[in-house]
Amino acid sequence: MEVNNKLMMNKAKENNAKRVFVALGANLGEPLQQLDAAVEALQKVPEINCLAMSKVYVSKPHGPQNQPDFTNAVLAIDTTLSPEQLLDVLQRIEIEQGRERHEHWGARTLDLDIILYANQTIQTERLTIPHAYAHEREFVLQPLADLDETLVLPQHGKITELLKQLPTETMEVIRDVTTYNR
Ligand code: ROI
Repeated sequence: MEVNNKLMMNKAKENNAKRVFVALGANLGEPLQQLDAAVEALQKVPEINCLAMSKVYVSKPHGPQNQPDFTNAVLAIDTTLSPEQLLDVLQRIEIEQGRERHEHWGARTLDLDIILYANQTIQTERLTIPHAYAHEREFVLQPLADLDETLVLPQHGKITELLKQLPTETMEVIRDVTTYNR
């Protein structure tokens, strides 16, 4: 509850900004540092206000197993950027932080995905929002729930219900606090 209240307070500051949730992932290099560096880079963007970062988790790779474990978190932001403008910013940061071209579903130094953009459903060539696999990934749903347990994925339902339907995996918490920007 405390978490939600803080998010609500921050929301009031930016009138026409949209509440967006960005998933952060990495499994090469120094994953935790890369996630923190990505948050810092996002905070430098004038149109983005970073509100809170979830706990940080390590889990086995979904998809191809022959790669290192992933470090994952979710960041709540308010932004006046459009979904496409935000995607441009995320892709720029991925490249700046040394993301190499990788095979589909392979290892990467930094992955930044828009999970939710307000309560919008978006389907374009570049963007699928909510993120196409968010509803079936504990490493996305659990950090989302850290930030706001009441969230709903348009077309899929409440994140708490989606989490209950998933087989529980072993996700290790490597940072056990939700951090706020004040
Ligand atoms: N698996 C985990 N656990 N975390 C990820 O961020 C992640 N990202 C991916 C694939 C390779 C599908 N698996 C993942 O892109």
